[in-house]
Amino acid sequence: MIKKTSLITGISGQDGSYLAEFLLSKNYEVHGLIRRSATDNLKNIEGIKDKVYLHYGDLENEHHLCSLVYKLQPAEIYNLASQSDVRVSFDAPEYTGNITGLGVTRILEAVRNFSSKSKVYQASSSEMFGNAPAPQNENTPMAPRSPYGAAKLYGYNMCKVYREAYGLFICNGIGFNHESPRRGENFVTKKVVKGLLDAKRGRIKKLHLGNLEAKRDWGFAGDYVRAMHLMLQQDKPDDYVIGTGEAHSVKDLLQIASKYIGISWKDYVEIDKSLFRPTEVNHLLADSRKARERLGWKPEVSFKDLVKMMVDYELNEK
Ligand code: NAP
Ligand code: F7E
Repeated sequence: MIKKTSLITGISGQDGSYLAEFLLSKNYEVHGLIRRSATDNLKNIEGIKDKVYLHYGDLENEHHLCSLVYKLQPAEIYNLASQSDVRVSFDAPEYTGNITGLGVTRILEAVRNFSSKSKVYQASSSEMFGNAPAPQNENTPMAPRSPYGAAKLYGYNMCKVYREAYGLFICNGIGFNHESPRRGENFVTKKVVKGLLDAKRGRIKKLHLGNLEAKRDWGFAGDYVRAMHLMLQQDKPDDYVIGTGEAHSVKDLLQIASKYIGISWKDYVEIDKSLFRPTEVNHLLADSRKARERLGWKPEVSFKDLVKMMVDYELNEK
């Protein structure tokens, strides 16, 4: 059987690595865009490095993206690369706009000009909703409150424009927060799990955190990559909200993680005002009925099990 060719930008990230494993299990030929780094940024794909084709490049470089897309003619392109840290986007707004926003246009131009049959998945984000009342779905008005959210909204809209103007097969997955043992260390789930374990082991005295009241709809990244793939298998391109339909506060996260670890978080957590964002998104909660009904997608890992999975992973790390 001829293998379908896929291209994943951001293959070394959390989602990219799970998606690559998933596509390999479906017998795809998997290509990934990676950045040159002085230190190891390929830990997440260590186990599959020999099974995928890696190409150095950057979402900043349109010429290179065009030649890669032209050369591969991928059946499916998953654009997961991004400056994905909301807090950092306040410090680096122009860079975030360039990669997280304009990077999408560079991919779309490559497809439009050189591989118009490629189907495209764009990793859009619930951060685009800002403080729109929960629950949020595909019809909820978007009002981002961070440079990251604004850049994602630009990319989301460009996908809609290219879909309508040029008849390209492009889907936006509006992903709510999803986590895993491979989550970057600055995101709150990983920071809390690692921090509480370090506190228990006596490695740190205090865990510094920002706003504990914010609520997020946290799911497992492995569940979300199935949704990405499903979107590109439909007859028509469309946009879908992907989330669990359950929201928890950062305080809930602390409570669940510390109970499992066997300590009291209140003994260690110190609020650090510098970790608050200039503007916060208070309550994200997905209404993903469209994805459930049309894609037949549903998440399989509960929030509690996700936290346990992340704790167990850290316990087994050397
Ligand atoms: P992640 O772990 O931060 O991975 C981001 C990936 O993008 C990494 O492989 C990174 O490479 C790559 N990248 C960054 N800048 C790049 C550039 N200029 N050129 C090429 N590659 C670049 O993010 P994730 O959690 O897997 O999320 C995947 C996508 O979904 C992102 O677009 C994110 O914004 C979006 N999203 C995530 C969530 C979530 O909760 N996880 C929710 C909604 C949307 P390096 O390893 O070299 O840094
Ligand atoms: O923050 C609060 C913080 O950085 C979650 C990205 O994947 O999901 C992610 O963005 C909440 C916020 O994720 C700390 O203020 C408190 O309310 O883990 P986070 P995020 O900003 O929601 C969206 C959907 C994406 O698209 C993004 O790419 O936790 N919080 N104290 C803290 N957050 C961090 N990082 N660190 C703290 O110390």
